[in-house]
Amino acid sequence: MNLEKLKKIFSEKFGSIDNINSYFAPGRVNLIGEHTDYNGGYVFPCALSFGTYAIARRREDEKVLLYSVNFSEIGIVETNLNQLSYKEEDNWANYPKGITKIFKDKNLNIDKGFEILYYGNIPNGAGLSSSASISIVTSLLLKDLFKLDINRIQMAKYSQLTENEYIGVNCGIMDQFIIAMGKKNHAIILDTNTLEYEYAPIKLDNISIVIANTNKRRGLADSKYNERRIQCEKALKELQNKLNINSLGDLTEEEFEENKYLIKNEINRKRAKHAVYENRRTIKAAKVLENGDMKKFGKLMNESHISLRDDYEVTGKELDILVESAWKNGAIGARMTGAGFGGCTVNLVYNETIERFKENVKKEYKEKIGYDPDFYIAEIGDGAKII
Ligand code: NG1
Ligand code: MG
Repeated sequence: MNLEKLKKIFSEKFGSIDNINSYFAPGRVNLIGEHTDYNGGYVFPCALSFGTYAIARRREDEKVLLYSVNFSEIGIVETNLNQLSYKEEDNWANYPKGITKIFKDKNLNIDKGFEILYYGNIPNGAGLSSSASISIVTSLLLKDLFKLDINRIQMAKYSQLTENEYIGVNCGIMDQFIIAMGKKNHAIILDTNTLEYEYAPIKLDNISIVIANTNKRRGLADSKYNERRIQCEKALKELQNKLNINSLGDLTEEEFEENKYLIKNEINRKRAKHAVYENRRTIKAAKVLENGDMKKFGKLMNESHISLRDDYEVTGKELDILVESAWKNGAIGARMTGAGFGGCTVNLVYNETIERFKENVKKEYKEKIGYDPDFYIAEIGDGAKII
């Protein structure tokens, strides 16, 4: 699929290509800092070169026409500026509807309808943020079509609000932030507590970031996700009985160890342990990357996976097998990325060993799981843009 083809489809669908504009928002991969973004911790994601394309145009009436070339049966949703409430059956189109509704609720002046054609090449339900990508591409096009006074960080906040209040996933801001703010060949080290951030150049020379997809759809991820969040909140409350902290991200490992028995429930204690240690690992990882020490970076990635497997319990056999096989086959670092329960792993692999790596990991995975994983070499791209 390319932009010319998409324009042709737009024209067939909506009559012409007069006055259209085209937009792109990437997917993302998180290098380290998992399940820290709703715990006031750091994350370390980068934007990918694949993502969601949108072609859009204002209308003179109040109709909202949403069309996705990715879904043949549920690809068309026609509604109205005054009928933007959530509907299960609208599926993917709830994201554009939701962000439009939130913008309107925030008094951003969207006074006419619009028509949008979407095409995405992010594997769905793989933990690479297809949902935040569609929210941000829609934010950007609304800003552009209606000349809205809103900056990129605000766009990220409203997209997060769409997930929280409209979709019902109580997620943090990592995905929306990196997709709005990403920069080619850079990751962002983001403090989710203050939203202070820095760009970290990623110069990999002889190493590639290889994303491996378990091809297990994430299924129950959203409800388990909300459950983890509640467990961390409970743990935080118990710690706050004694400690003057705002979030788990405020604690060092030592402070946690000294006070962890304030958390009565053993499971909640493990969840909090992950959040605290993962946050500290993320800060260390950004430092070691600055010094170009990829081996140390990889070791921190491996520790992250073990913590997500044993303490946070969000991996599952597909992710574990894929990561263990990567470790065996020479990955400098390997871990699950995103919410977990399925989806993708992120691996640092020496370029000259990539082909062998893919072959061996694929073989082992297929033997144990029964179907193939997929591999993508990550190119770190820019955040959302007008094209
Ligand atoms: P994915 O895997 O893209 O659903 C989710 C959350 C993030 C973050 C990660 C775990 C959404 C939209 N995003 O990512 O905020 O908490 O899990 O680190 O649910
Ligand atoms: Mg999602």
